[in-house]
Amino acid sequence: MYVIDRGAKRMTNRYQNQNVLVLGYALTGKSVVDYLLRENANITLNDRGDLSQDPSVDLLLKAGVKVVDGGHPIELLEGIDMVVKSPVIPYSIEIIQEAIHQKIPVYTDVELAYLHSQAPIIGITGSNGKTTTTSLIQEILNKGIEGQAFLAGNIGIPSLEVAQMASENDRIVMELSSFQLMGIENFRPKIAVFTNIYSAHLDFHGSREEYVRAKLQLIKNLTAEDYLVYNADQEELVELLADSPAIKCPFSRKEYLEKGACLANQGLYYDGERILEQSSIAMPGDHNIENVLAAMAVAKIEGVANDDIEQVVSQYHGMPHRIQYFATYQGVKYYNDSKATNTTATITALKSFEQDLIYIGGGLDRGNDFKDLIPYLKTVKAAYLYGESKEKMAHDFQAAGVPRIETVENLAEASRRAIEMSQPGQVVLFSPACASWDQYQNYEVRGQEFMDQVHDYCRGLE
Ligand code: UMA
Repeated sequence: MYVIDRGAKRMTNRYQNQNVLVLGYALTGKSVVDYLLRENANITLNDRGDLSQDPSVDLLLKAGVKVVDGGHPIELLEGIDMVVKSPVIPYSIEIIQEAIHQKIPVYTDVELAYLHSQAPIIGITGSNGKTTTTSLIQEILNKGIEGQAFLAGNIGIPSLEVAQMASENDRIVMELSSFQLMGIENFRPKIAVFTNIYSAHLDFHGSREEYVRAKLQLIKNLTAEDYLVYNADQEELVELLADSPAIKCPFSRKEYLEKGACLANQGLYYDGERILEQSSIAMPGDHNIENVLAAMAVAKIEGVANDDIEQVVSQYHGMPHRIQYFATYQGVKYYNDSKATNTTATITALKSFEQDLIYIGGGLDRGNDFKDLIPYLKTVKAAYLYGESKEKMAHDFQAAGVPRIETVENLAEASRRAIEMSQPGQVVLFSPACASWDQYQNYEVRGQEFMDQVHDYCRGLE
């Protein structure tokens, strides 16, 4: 356990009378403007989109906020002391380039949240698994620490909202994207978690080096009092983090570690102590063992009891719509992976099961093919494909030798056929490998519909 000494950090009116330009007015921008109004800053809000239909804008105008939409005119920088941008806005656009040239600081909301927060921050980043790890850490801490653990960040909850709520006995469990990390200066988590590093978002960052550099911002301010939890199975990551002065807490799924967290002899160990059995992990797949190891390491650093860790891990079925277990009917287990909007995500799902699979997929046709899936389809006994891309998928599933393939009109029909064909001991997996927009508003609506259909149809059979 560490001693919290953050009482002096919170200040009111930190930005009083400062001229702040807020770029972007979606989830993040709204929380930034709301916060800066309380801090009595002079705010200019600017979004390239059309804000005229947004009812909240009237209130902002009444509160004295200057609102400019439909582009990013460079003149807005005149007299500006600080820019706070939404994470997705690229550094390459002219107004940001010019701000940097004029040495005006450009931050993302997480920097402001850090400066305001009295609660220590547990910052989680990585290319994969960060949302599940973040959510699992929060669940375990809420079981095992005195204060409250709040979710924040890329997971969908603006960090500034949470920073204003959490007190020094609480923890903020913050998922951090590379986009958010690029906009920090002082941000310093008490525990930094690096799940892994692969190539991602190269369209935004331009190159892998830039992406890696952005991710490494997470550890740039760590001191010898802070902790660094990281995936020791990735040599590249071990090398990248080697010089950090933080207390190192590696985790490994592949080899026994005396110090840190690891999987060995079907058990999960921390500093040589067996904490829980591998069989008690409710989520499927090797990647989830890594997520549990990372979460367990954080929990142990925070002093959570082993029983509490095991209890949460054994009941935690993952994030909604991500290889989410939601039902068993007549010996068949049902998983909803509607979040899988591309083949990479569906490969992760396919690799997570040893049982025979009845697969459901399809959706928007983006002009791509599904050949990447072929090596991972060996356990698929039947596939029910729907939506714009069903024919293309059927073609590649045939090439993989899937014994039974049917193309149908919609998800309801695919679900019904999959349920009818499934045998006890098998898994029905909905992992569409496509975006939902040909038939649905988003993947959440699609996933919910799948789960409802399964429940309705299976209950009708009972
Ligand atoms: N905009 C401009 N100029 C530009 C580009 C965009 O003005 O050049 C405006 C848009 O018109 C829009 C706003 O900026 O009004 C940005 O909207 P957004 O939807 O990208 O951002 P937020 O709603 O603030 O959501 C962000 C994160 N989004 C991204 O990083 C893309 C959310 O992560 C995060 O949950 C939220 O802040 C709260 O912290 C989402 C995400 O997709 C889940 N993240 C990526 C990922 O996980 O892969 C990184």
